[in-house]
Amino acid sequence: MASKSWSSCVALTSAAVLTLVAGVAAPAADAKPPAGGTTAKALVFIPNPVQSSGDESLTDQKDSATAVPRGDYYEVTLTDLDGSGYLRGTWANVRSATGTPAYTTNGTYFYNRHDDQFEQVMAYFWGTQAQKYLQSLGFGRDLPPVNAESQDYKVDQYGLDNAFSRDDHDTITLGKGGVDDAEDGEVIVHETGHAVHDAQVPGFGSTLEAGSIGEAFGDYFAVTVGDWVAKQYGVPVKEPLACVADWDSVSYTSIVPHCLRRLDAGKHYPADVVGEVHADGEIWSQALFQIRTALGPAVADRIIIDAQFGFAPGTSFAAAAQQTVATARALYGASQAAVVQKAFADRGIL
Ligand SMILES: [Ca+2]
Ligand SMILES: [Ca+2]
Ligand SMILES: [Ca+2]
Ligand SMILES: [Ca+2]
Ligand SMILES: [Zn+2]
Repeated sequence: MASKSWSSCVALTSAAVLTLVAGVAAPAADAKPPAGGTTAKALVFIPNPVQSSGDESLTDQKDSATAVPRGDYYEVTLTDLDGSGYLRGTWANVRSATGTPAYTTNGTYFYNRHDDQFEQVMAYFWGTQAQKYLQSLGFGRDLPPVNAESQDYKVDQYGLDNAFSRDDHDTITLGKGGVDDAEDGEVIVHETGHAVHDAQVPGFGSTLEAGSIGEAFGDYFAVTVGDWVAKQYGVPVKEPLACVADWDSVSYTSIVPHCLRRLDAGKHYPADVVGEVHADGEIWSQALFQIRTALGPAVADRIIIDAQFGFAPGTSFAAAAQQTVATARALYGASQAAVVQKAFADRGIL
């Protein structure tokens, strides 16, 4: 599928990152008095306006405010803010951005998609929600914490349509090619999925199959976190849940529904391996999606994410699948383990 835009999220060289950072002014962090509140109201997409509206005809129109109807924005509560008035908090930190950093003294971050601050708000909201979801599953309670720190997000600094997570600086950068990457909550959470893997297994993704698992988990995490948030706020899902990045992908896909990738591509191992991590990741992500469908999101995601602690940085599909089956058995028992085994067997992995 024509889908290799921000999909090629890979580690950058140091030189490339230095180029990105050069010339970006630091936010005037301490120039204004503290605003005080640790919660605030904000307008966001959940997770993106195509999925919530079902309108596949939406287009970027050069970042026009009027390209997305007001009804596709949802009012949410931002939580865990540090009280500075900036988008900094316990679980997410918008470190810098192309435009003026969002700042409020009145407890509201109401922007439209043409405002640079809208993407900043999206990064804060979705980054925080990703960690809240992990905690809701028990990570940090009966299971070990996962990436339980203030994850850094840089919004719009990178001028191409290519988000990426750079594990050595632990900073997620979201670009602005086509639809701004951070206008799609699924793109933000996909990148956060890389940060999750990096936090669980430093250096994860050092082989083709491990890298493919990294991309697959990012896609899967985007969908499962997006669905959890949509349910919290009563937001409809009007596109196939298996469709990843319904909104970002309108700029570079022609097939409807617009999807960067899918969790139900029907690929099998090893026949459909092409040697590219995003494409091959569709084999793994479909197994995860099948486990979720069979066991429900909470049970599936406790198994899937807890298993990842045991993956080698250069794991094979087979070894990681066996680890996931073993985790299902340890956490829940034989019948759940059999469901996981079948999901990987159906893809040809076990
Ligand atoms: Ca925008
Ligand atoms: Ca991190
Ligand atoms: Ca984009
Ligand atoms: Ca979607
Ligand atoms: Zn990725």
